[in-house]
Amino acid sequence: MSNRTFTMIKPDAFKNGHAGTIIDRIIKEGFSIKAMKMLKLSPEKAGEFYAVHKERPFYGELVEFMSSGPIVAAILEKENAVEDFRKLIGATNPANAEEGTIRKLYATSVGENAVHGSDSDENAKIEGDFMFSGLEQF
Ligand code: 3AN
Repeated sequence: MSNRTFTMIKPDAFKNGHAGTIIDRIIKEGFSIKAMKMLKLSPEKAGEFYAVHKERPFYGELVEFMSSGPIVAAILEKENAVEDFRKLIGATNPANAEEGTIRKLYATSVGENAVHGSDSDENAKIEGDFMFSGLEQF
């Protein structure tokens, strides 16, 4: 089992001024930062990142949104990182997210849902390597 996960603070949360608060919360929950940067994805890069969702009806909307403004990407480390981080962010649709989760607090809709969290150890590695070179991972 890996102890790393990958996250992005999405354009909605960044634009609404929640990036600092979310990073602080993540650290307070026991995750340590192994890579971090602020960037704006091109539509091509966002499309590549979300290629698994290519056939879904919301793919175009998702790519447009994820390339609409700055994001913060990070690799996080903690025991049981993937599962614990998914618990911390809450359900994909903030309306179904538990009280106190990051999406409950900061997301506005199922599309603009404040943060990304990898759904498996395998994807955490793929996504982290997609966004960060070896020199940027600690
Ligand atoms: P999660 O991010 O919770 O793993 P996925 O993998 O089902 O959720 O979806 C990936 C991303 O696609 C979500 N974070 C969300 O931004 C977007 N998304 C998922 N479902 C919808 C939907 N019904 N309408 C618009 N966007 C969606």
